[in-house]
Amino acid sequence: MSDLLSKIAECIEFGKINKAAPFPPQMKGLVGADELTKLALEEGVIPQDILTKGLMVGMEKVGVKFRENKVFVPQVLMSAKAMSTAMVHLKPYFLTGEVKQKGKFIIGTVEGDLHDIGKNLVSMMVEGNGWEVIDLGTDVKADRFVAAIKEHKGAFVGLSALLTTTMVNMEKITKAIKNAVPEAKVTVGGAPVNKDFCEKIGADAYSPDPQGLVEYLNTQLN
Ligand code: B1M
Repeated sequence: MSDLLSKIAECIEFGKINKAAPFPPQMKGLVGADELTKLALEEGVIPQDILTKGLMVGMEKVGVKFRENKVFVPQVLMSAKAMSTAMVHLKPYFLTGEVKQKGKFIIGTVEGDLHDIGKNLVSMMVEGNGWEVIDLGTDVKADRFVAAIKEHKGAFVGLSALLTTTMVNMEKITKAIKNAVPEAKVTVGGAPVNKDFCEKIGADAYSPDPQGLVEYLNTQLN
């Protein structure tokens, strides 16, 4: 069983979606995350183990390599694609509650800002690490964040901004969130943002990259 789970982890790490996928070249012709996840379920592997000991292990390796500049955006996108293909087979077990996610994470690019490539990468990495992600998209105003937090009780929040002109909206949004739901934890990131800014606006955590955010979220688990 552990051999099958390590093969699944390897497919996620290297972005091997299925047998037909030509990427990565060194795994051409081999089965991918799609077939292996199906096989694992057929062989009776517990769905929770497929998630935590297979898929999430691979995703974490990609996150660390990305942070260390050992892989780049396209590789992360292939890993995320392999992950989402495998997740299709696990979906029914999420619905029955047989597979549990770590918690909920609401993310959006802040008001005035249309950049979503980084935000999407963050979403994929957080989801790939076992969290349910509620993605509000781009140009998200404070009231939409607040409504989502009220709807998804206990969810963590992530604000992304790429412009120096929109990062200032993070302060307004963070204040609105804290006013409406004082216990809500707000995380911030994006190219112009840094730790000092995070502290100045009263947000709870800053990470320059998706992996750091995942690590912060994992420290918040009870
Ligand atoms: Co825009 N743009 N852009 N742009 N754009 C930048 C950001 C800019 C630096 C380019 C430049 O001038 N050199 C500049 C900002 C300058 C500044 O504010 N200091 C800029 C500008 C000025 C603009 C416009 C104003 C241009 C104009 O119209 N005059 C305009 C604004 C539109 C708007 O938002 N209202 C604009 C438009 C666009 C496009 C639509 C053309 C396009 C966006 C397409 C899209 O996102 N769907 C675009 C792009 C692609 C860029 C660049 C080239 C690339 C941004 C990107 O996707 N990076 C960018 C220049 C550059 O960076 N080379 C630029 C890759 C991405 C993976 O990185 O988003 O940083 P990033 O995300 C990282 C981390 O920051 C972190 O994790 C991610 C993965 O590592 N992260 C988080 C992100 N969010 C996080 C949240 C977290 C934690 C980590 O926790 C919650």
